[in-house]
Amino acid sequence: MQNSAKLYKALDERVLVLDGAMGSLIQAYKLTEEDFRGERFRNFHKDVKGNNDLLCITKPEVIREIHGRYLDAGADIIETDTFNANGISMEDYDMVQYVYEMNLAAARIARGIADEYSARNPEKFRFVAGSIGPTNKTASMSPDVEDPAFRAVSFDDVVTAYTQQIKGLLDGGADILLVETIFDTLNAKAALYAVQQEAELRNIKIPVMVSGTVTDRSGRTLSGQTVEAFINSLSHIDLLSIGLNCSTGARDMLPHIQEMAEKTGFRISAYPNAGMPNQFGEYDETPDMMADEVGTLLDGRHVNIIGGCCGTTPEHIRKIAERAQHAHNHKPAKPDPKTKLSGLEALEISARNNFINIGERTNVAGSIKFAKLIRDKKYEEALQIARKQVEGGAQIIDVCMDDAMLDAEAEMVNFLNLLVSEPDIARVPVMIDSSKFSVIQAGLRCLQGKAVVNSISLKEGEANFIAQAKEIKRFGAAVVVMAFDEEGQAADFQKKTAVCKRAYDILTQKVNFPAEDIIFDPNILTVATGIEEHNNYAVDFIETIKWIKQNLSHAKISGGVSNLSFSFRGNNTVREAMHSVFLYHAVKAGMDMGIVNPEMLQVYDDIPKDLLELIEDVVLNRRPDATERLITFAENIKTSGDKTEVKKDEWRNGTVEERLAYSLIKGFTEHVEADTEEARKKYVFALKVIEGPLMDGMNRVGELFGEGKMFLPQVVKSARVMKKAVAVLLPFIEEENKAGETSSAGKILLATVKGDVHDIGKNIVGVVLQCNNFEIIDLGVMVPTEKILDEAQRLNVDAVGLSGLITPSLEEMTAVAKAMEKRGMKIPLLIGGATTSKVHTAVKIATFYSGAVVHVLDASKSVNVSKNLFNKDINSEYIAQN
Ligand code: THG
Repeated sequence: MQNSAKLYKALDERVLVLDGAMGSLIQAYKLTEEDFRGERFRNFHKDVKGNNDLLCITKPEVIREIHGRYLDAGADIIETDTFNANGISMEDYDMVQYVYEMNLAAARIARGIADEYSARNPEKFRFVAGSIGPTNKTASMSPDVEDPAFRAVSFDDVVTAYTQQIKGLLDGGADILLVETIFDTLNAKAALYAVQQEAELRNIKIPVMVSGTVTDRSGRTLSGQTVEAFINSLSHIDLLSIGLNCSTGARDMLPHIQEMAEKTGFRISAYPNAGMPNQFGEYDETPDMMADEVGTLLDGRHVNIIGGCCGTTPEHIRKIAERAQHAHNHKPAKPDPKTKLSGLEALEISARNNFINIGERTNVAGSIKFAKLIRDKKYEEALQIARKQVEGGAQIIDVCMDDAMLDAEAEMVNFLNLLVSEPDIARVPVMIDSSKFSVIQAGLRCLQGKAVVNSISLKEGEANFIAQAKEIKRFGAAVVVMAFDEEGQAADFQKKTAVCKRAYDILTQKVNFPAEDIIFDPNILTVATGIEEHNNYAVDFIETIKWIKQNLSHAKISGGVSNLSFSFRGNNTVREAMHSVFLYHAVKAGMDMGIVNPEMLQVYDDIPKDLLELIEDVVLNRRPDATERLITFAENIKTSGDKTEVKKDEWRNGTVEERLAYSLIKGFTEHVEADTEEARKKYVFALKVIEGPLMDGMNRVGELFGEGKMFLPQVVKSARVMKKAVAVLLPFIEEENKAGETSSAGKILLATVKGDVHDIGKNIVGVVLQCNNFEIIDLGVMVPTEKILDEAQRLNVDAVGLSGLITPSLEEMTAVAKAMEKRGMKIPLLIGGATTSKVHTAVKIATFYSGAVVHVLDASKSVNVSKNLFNKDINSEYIAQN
């Protein structure tokens, strides 16, 4: 039997045990820089200590020994030591060229020892999972607070990096590919894209596990998706399992794992940390405690694969394995073919959801106003149109940049990158509308959610249609298929149904495209044009809907509703009524969704009876003179123009402090400049506005984040609003400084310490401080102690701020403090980052440095801390208190 067959058989029978942490066991070996280098990299130009994945080449015996300890503990699956062995993370060590080799070596080590154990006990076959980490860059968020459209890494970069890694893992003999610790779903989509390409190339089926991580209390991924949206984004290949790892321990994971088990038809995996890290960044859950916590997951029969992440040891895995032995495995639900899309939130298209509104106004071909904004590069106002659509009820938004005067591809990428940075818009899925396939591909590379492609058709023949459908499938998007073929547009019932049937058969049989992800658009064409052949267009569409519902199972139906009424352009009363009448009948027939202006849909029952009759005559083609009668009637009613009354924004009635707080919390930029100016006049001194209402607002943001009521992309938006407000104040602050009203804030050097590449938090701190008139020198990530201190002394800074997210960074910070003492430095040292704590700072850092050492809990606190430290009047008292 092949390994994969053994794997599926074992999973049918029982819960399989995955191993535990690798990093902390490696740490215990206390390997030196020389150990990491080995003979091979003795003269390498850069430090490599901490590059754990390199050990697969330079210290294979250590990695083999760790695998052995987990196998002894009872692990069925061991993970290769390749979490960071990808071309993006390895840039930090200048070791990109060794990525394939690291993966190959890692998989071979694991394969070898797994096979030894399997040979000894064939009843318990051991499997190798190739670990594919998230990389240290995110493809769907901007690291630059000032430029939300910027990306540090592109989808294609990530695909390239993962492809190399995957080749090494497969060549080395991995049974499973494990895409893990996913904090940005777009990175994971790139991984699945690479997996599919490689599987096609090798003509094999690869068992793939997908494992996300939910880190904060909002119950979302770092990139802002809910658990259900995450599932919808990554369910386009037949996964071996989906689940969660890392996070904050088994207890917090339980509700999310339960939700996953309910909402997917895949097997479920869970391998949590040993609880929450304590104030020293250590994990306190003993093997017994953790086995109890994990036991609740097992008792609930929610999982198929169980293991441990950070802080777990072979002893933890032994206890977990004992529990797993007696546990019942999760029985995945039968696949349930529903159309499931996502933005930051999930959207299911089903009868239960009635009719889905797709907003039409973010279309340069369908809105003069939007087109002008894009041409003039007024993106903020263009986003406002998208936001209005969502607020007005759009559940998906159609984005189209097809215009002869625009670079459609560049505009699509730019607009989508901006749009996904707006959580109130990005919560809905996007429909990428273009007649150019390259524009569609460019759009798909920007979206972590499950999007809809609009559209493909048979118009250029079958081969092209198949190739495009395959590509869309690799991205996991749904697709609108227009009823077009080589002969052109299908206008009547016969032709519409024939083309849809042909497209359906090709997609389901030759491409294996999920039927529920096919959305037919049987062409809504303009009626009441005065041309007789057009009179039955709406009827043909509605009849086609019924036919599709009966004959093409699970397929959905959409259409561009406003096309219907083009002959009444300029008369919105008639147009809106026509749309309502059309939808009333089409939805009854089974139409699932439509591209509309959701703000301008009239209620069918509210249409005056005389108008209703005339319109139904036209739409349902009930009498030959229907068009003429409607035209006569239309001439007599005054066009009401744009009826969408701008709702008075209630919040605008609040005090200036309330309005500023509202803008900060909601991430609204529209009024913030005017409000800031108003506040400045009220407070007289510009700096007082920052210290007063703006900091109050930011503190509220910090609180909401802490309570899980805001998630990271929202916080980043707040930081942007803050930046805008501060930009208004800066010139005044400079003036005030000259006038001697306030003193210059100070110069601070920031760095993420050696061995750590996390910088999102540090970047936010930098922005917040800059916004408050501090001068920031940011040395970036992985900065060695010597460099930090050399620069600090050369630039004569007022303070050094260290950042780090992972546990080893805590030790590194201690080393920096010791080095500062040795150099006789006196300036304050600020400590921040997820694993840092007040206690650790006091006990393990401050004791080694005679200057002030302050723990900064989060970005919002950084300003106050710095101000206190630099204010000559109060600093000695503050330091003493601290
Ligand atoms: N099927 C699919 N996709 C589509 C269409 C379709 N995409 C584009 C279009 N048709 C749907 N979108 C619109 C958008 C706007 C209008 C019509 C269809 C519209 N605009 C006003 C007009 O032209 O009179 C513009 C008014 C203004 O500029 O403010 O009616 O059928 N799959």
